[in-house]
Amino acid sequence: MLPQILCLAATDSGGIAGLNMDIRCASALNVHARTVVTATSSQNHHGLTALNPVPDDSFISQLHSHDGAPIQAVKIGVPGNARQLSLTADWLASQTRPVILDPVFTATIGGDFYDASSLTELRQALLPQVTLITPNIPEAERLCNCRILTPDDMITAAQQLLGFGIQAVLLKGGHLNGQFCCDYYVDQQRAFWLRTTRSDATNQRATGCLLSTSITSALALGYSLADAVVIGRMAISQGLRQGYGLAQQEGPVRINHFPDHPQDLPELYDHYSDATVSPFPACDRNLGLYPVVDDVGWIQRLLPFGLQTIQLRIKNQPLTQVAQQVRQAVALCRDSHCRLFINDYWQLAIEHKAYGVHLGQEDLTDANLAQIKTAGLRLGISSHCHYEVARARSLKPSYIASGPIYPTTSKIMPWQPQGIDGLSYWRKLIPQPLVAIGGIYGDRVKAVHQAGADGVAMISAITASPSPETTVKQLMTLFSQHT
Ligand code: 3NM
Repeated sequence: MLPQILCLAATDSGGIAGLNMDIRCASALNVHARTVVTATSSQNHHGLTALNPVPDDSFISQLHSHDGAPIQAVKIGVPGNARQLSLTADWLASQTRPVILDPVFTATIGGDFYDASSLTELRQALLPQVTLITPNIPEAERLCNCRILTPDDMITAAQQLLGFGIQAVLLKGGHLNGQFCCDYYVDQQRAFWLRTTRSDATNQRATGCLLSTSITSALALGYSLADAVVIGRMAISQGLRQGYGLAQQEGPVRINHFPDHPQDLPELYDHYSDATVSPFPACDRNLGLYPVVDDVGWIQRLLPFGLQTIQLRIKNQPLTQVAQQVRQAVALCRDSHCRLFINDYWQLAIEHKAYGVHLGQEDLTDANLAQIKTAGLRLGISSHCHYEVARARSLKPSYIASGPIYPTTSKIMPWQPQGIDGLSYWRKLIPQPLVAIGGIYGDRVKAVHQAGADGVAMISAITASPSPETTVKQLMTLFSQHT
């Protein structure tokens, strides 16, 4: 059964934006869109000639036709009038679904959708119930009564919007000048920038509807809000690549499948940046069998079997002991020509000249990535979702690890196993070397390889084996058959 969303918006007689786009977008993402028509808009290449709100009783009966329906998320576009906003706010008060608001104040071709009383109703009754608002710069300026001329102004305006009681803001930065479009996301827990190269596509109509509906659809599919926002941005990029022209006027963007193209993944940064990021040194693409061990003793035991990649992942030991282990591990691996990645302890990895460092997303903020890069060490980054993959890819690491592929007992994580389908999806999106991790044993190696993993990380398959040496020997034979 398809997940369902509810879209409250106007129809567009030109067939481009509003509900017309919302339904096409949801359908492309394999989500069913229910609707409440707020108004019928009459539009053609001359402009918006009329916006006719539906009568109150029609609006109310449409809204209540969805009572009890399994709706996972709600998207609100153009309202018919202030009264509808008030009725919507009352209706929202009785339910808990996430609400995405696209505050469309004007049509691209001209015409104002909000009068003063609609704006007041929006600010006072609706905004405090909104999960995510997706204004562009002119819309945020109107909502906040401010000017937005710089990325810092965007941050200030987004904070002001949170002050209305909205849970999260995605402020679209396309109206600022520059080589890139930089959108700013903020909620109570986190903030980030999504950066894309400015598009010169000819057909760009209805991008706002596409963005808000694809975010709503992604929420209905079970993605987190941060992931949904990244997926929404990917939908826009796909839509711009596939837009189509119409006689006499600019045509709409077009999406026809769930976003999966590496070119569509936005760059994601914790802080605003218009700088070009240089890549970390490349590592051999064929990372092969990649044991992850918690003591240098394991490295000593396993190296004789011809391992070419290994990770030392020490947890909860005094720093002096860790330093000693890292020094020994580097010496052993150098002699055996094995690539040694040090988990977390990046200063020790630099000091002892390890091959590389592996970091989880939670460690990226504290580590000095520039220092790791300057020292010539490779970097591997763990990722589990769209937000993390976009963040990892933007740093141009030597490899990205994706997991957990299967259920694992070696690490407590909030993530569901991705399965082979999940791994295949990340393979499409990640051009860098890709390491699969989580619950992988010998009998799963073939499938993981076929899904495109360049390296296969394992903990318990090796360290919990009754005979780790025999297991590694068998795995090395298996890997030589698959590569
Ligand atoms: N990281 P095993 S899964 C350390 O998904 C680790 O990021 C994971 O151990 C991730 O091979 C994992 O025993 C544990 O399942 C892998």
